[in-house]
Amino acid sequence: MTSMNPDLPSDTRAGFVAIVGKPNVGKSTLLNAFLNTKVAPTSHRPQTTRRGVRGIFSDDKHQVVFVDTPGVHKPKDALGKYMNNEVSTALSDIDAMIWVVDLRHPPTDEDRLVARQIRDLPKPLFLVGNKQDAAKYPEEAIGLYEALLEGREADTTVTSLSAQKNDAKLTALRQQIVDILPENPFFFPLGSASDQSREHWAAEIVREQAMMKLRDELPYAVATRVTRWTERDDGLQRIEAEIVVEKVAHKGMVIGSGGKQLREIGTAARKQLETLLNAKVFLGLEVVVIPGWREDPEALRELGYE
Ligand SMILES: Nc1nc2c(ncn2[C@@H]2O[C@H](COP(=O)(O)OP(=O)(O)OP(=O)(O)O)[C@@H](O)[C@H]2O)c(=O)[nH]1
Ligand SMILES: [Mg+2]
Repeated sequence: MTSMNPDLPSDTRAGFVAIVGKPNVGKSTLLNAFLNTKVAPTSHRPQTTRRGVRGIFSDDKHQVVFVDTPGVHKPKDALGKYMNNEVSTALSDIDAMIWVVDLRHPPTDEDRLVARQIRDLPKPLFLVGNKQDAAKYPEEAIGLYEALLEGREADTTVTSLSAQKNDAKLTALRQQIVDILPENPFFFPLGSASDQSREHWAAEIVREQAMMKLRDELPYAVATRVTRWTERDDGLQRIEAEIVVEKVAHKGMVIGSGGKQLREIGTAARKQLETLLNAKVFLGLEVVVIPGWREDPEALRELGYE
């Protein structure tokens, strides 16, 4: 098949590859490592990813569209149902899938839930045992995960690695994925790393920092959105963003005494944005309340969870 767009190379291979797994196993870290840039937010808290995010890897003849997904879990609210639904959607039209597991621990019910979802899909599967650097018994662990795929008929490739280390194992895995791509024209222009708008992306960077710094239930009660982004002539990026909370009582908790915590979130997010954008950034943050947004379909839509 040849590409119809003269700006895109012809005689190419391209495809969609979903990255799935339970929360906190390192799916988004793996995506960012494949692309060598930060497309998706990561944090030590489970359920950091809420939306399916596409990260695009291209060389002159190949394009892999990786789809990072929220961790599969038992949903507690409308947001959680949306998140699991994002996983099913991501799995519905793909050329291959990556199942990420945490080699530090044996499988849990959530891993079994994922295994059931993917075992019988007739697409090549890459089982990735992650966090090898921190695992005591990585070989035993990967065996236990492989056992959950018993009866699977389609191709399965097994790799153990550390997504945090961008090393030869990771490059080899990416190459194995490139090798099974079908003949297809490129889906995205050369040079694009993600399908999300810069506003969505920056809002996720702010949310990542909020999730790292806030405690207890708060990380899960927070959403973020960019309301304005202007560029000054001298290159300064002026970004206004909102941190949305569920209850009036949460507002003060996010701001912190004397505004200290909000300043800390803002500073950390601004530094990240400056590094990634390679530009000076002014980041204005405001905390707003949308009562019960996690259960409110309209609010979820407004916040980009639709
Ligand atoms: N030791 C170690 N930690 C890792 C590795 N890869 C990721 N992590 C850490 O694991 C945590 C979770 O990483 P994420 O990439 O956010 O995990 P995720 O699977 O996307 O999580 P959800 O979006 O919540 O489903 C973070 O603290 C990462 O730094 C690894 O190779 N080794
Ligand atoms: Mg994630």
